[in-house]
Amino acid sequence: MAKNLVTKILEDHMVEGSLDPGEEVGLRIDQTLLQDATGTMACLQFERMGVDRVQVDLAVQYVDHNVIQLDFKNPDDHRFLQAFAAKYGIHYSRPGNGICHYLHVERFARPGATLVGADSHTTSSGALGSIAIGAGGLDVALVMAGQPFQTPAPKVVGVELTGALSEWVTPKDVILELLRRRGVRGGLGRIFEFYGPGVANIDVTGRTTICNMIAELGATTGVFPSDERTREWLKMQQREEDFVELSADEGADYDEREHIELDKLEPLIAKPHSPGNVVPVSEVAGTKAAQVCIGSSVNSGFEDLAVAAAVLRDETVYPGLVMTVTPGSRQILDSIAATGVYSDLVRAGARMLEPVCGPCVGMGQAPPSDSVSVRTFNRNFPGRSGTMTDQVYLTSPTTAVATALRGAIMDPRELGDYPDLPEAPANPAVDDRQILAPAPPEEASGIEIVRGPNIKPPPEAPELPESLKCTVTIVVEDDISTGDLAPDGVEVMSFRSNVPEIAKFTFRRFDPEYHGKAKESAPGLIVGGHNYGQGSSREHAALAPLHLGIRAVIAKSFARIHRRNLISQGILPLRFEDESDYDRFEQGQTWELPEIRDRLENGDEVVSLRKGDEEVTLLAEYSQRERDILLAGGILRQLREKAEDQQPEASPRVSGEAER
Ligand code: MIC
Repeated sequence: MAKNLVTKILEDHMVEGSLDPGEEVGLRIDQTLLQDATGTMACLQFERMGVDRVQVDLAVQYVDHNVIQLDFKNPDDHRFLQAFAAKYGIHYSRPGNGICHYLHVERFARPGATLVGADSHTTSSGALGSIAIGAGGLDVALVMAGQPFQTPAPKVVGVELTGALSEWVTPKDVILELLRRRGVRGGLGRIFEFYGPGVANIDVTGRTTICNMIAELGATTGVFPSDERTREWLKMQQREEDFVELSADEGADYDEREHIELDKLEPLIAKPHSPGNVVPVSEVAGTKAAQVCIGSSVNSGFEDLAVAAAVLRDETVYPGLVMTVTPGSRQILDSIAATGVYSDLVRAGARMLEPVCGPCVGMGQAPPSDSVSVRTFNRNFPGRSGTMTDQVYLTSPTTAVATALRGAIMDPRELGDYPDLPEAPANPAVDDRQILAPAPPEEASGIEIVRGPNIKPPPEAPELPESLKCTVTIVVEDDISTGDLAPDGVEVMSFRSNVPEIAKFTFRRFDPEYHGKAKESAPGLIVGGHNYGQGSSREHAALAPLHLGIRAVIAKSFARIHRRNLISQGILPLRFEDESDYDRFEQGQTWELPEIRDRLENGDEVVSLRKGDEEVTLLAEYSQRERDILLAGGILRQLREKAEDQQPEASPRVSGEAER
């Protein structure tokens, strides 16, 4: 049977389970990726697993998300991560070296490999034909400890690309088009595989843009075939030996299909406050903007910045507007410096930022109150920029630079002829000096891991009781993002190693007193709408509620990574059987899940929730593995109990919180 590329790679890595959509599949993982903001918690959890060295072929710890170093907290995290990486066999990319997604595509991603990363945009490496999936820190730690990665087997959507992009229209418009068609829930449980004659017309950087933002569809990941473009890229990166040609078989089957005619696309833009809120740029043209940001974890490749520089050459950024530009990596920074792109941007008045995530995660460059910021980033959830009243639009570098020039959102095609761009250097500065290799195993035991005072042990859930009586702590709407649970921004992100502190910011957008109320009424539950927990992979969005005593979340539907994070941390994600029951919930009510333990042990997929005579039916759709984790009270407790059972006399290798 003719196979699609996703099936080929997954079959090649399947170690257990099934590839039937929705069934759980266990995959052998070749590479893992951590970044600093998710990395400290992942490392602290990895330590509990009693493994001396990581068990995957390649593990990388990047430092790119929080490098603000406002006080001791952030540098303490970096010091911890560097020592941890050296000790446990992880490569360490130093702060300033670049953004994990760009660096991984430059230096490590391989066609046909599997990658799991504690960042939802790990999907970027699909550009090189990897199956690259974002996950919570604890799930990545398990993979680093040598376990298969467990995930619901996806449906495969074949996206046929035909034709070529017109001038001023970019790969960003391809992914915005998919978001326009399907919205932020339209990719759940799916991998998007690109194929067709138009694929050859999109280079690896463009493919990276598309695969990065595939996460915004709620998809498991996206993947491009490995072709001549891939070979050229790997050759330029001086690692042609990693090339292998990969594509779907002729006439391969897909569960669903999309067709995008590249030459018919026009410049698109996502309006506040969702990446799925996409319209043609012409519909919002003329909207006055106060800020334009180009670059960061998406659209910070050489051409993205070169086109901005070419448009601005001998011009000035509109006086009422501030513009920032972020290169994706040190290599790209070298290339823009060598070709004059950097100086054209500086002369025009752009503020050049170092190659780190920066404003994309609210780490500085927050826009003024109530103002419009036009960004080439991937997310525009409310307040993510650091300004609660922000109005963030997401678009391509061409639309962004046109806006920077005119001070109002503008269709770049109105700029006239497409400018001449400098050629990207054929031999960019490939230089891995800023990626530190781990210490050899024989030296590892001598490495001391210093923990600053802000680095606190991860919390552990209690065991699941016989019955669970919970107070409704909050009822929230559809599409709640993990940023509502553990916000972005300089202040909050400095507590990524300190769950009790980060928990103080939970749901602050809706109720600044939530922290106190939830703690007081524990055990608690949260009621949500559709796509609860969309967006990032940050497990803090599960850890903070856990700390506040949340034992269950009832929602109309869940985002993939967050649902799994809840389970891994021992919190029950339950779905309404009848969505209209959502309206019966109010803050302060007490509901009970009677005999929930038995129900889970019995494998029941339907459970009831009671309040006096009232009853609501909920769906408890878990794999056997997930049931076992929930019964144990999360993965860490499950591991510790297993270790204690195996060696009751010896000191347990999986250590508990009390020992720290
Ligand atoms: C994001 O883009 O939302 C982030 C910040 O990269 C997150 C990771 C994090 O919260 O640390 C993600 O995408 O998973």
